[in-house]
Amino acid sequence: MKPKDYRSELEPVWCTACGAFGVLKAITQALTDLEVPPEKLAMVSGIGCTSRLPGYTNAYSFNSLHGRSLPIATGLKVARPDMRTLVVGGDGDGFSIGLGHIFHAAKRNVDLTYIVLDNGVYGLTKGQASPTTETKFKQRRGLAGPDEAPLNPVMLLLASGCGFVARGHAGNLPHLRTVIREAIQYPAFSFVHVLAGCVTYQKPEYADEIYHRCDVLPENFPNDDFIAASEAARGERFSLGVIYKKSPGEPLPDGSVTDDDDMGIWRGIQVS
Ligand SMILES: Cc1ncc(C[n+]2csc(CCOP(=O)(O)OP(=O)(O)O)c2C)c(N)n1
Ligand SMILES: [Mg+2]
Repeated sequence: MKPKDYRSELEPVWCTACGAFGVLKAITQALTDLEVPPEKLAMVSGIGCTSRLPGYTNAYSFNSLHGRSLPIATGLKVARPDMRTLVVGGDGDGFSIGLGHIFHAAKRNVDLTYIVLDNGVYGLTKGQASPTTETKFKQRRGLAGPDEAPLNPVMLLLASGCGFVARGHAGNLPHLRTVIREAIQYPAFSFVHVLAGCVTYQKPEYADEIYHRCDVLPENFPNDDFIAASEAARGERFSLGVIYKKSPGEPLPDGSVTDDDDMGIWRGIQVS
């Protein structure tokens, strides 16, 4: 299999140079690396420009309801544990209407890989502010909520007990490919925050600024250390890489300890 073998015959309707093209490429590259058979691959999304992504792959795809991709994917994975299940969507889909589902997905720890393409706007509905839109961007464009600070998705996922939390940028493909690959390999719920610019509702200078605020974490970053991960998640800059990866047997933030079984409680479930 080559990356293009994971593509469907549909041509993306995204704007030229949309960040989503890079994410589609990185996902198909990671799937190639892992040799995932397309007939064992499911992709579920919500609604939005970026939520169209599953349709451009030859996975079993469901472009579902706005904000509801996680519970739908959870049901799918529990019924069919043999299916590698990816969930994709936008910042509006995941962090506005869908926000409540994230914490339950992390708590249930079903083996899903959730990739959020964060362009900091509601792209499909023409550029309204999302929960990750930065204050100065809202003020400059006269968007709703100009005094509200944005959410920090990486911090949220760390706080919810998610065992694998990573970040990539759609403009750094070789790096994004490795991050997504590692997330898919992780045997429980994993989360990848991808900064993926919007060419229509963001000025090129602003997209550029975001890119230059990214720092790739060093190879030896201690991503098994929750405190180091929280430090890396803080602040104005964006750490890229696997920020937190919990192994079985490690204490959770609340001090309790998991065992091996805990990592894959849902993986082996058989529904008769
Ligand atoms: C229940 C419901 N509420 C609102 C909408 C309208 N709507 C469609 S997409 C969207 C937001 C999309 O933003 P995001 O998830 O960031 O995706 P993007 O288009 O930026 O990729 C909204 C509010 C809808 N389709 N369904
Ligand atoms: Mg968006």
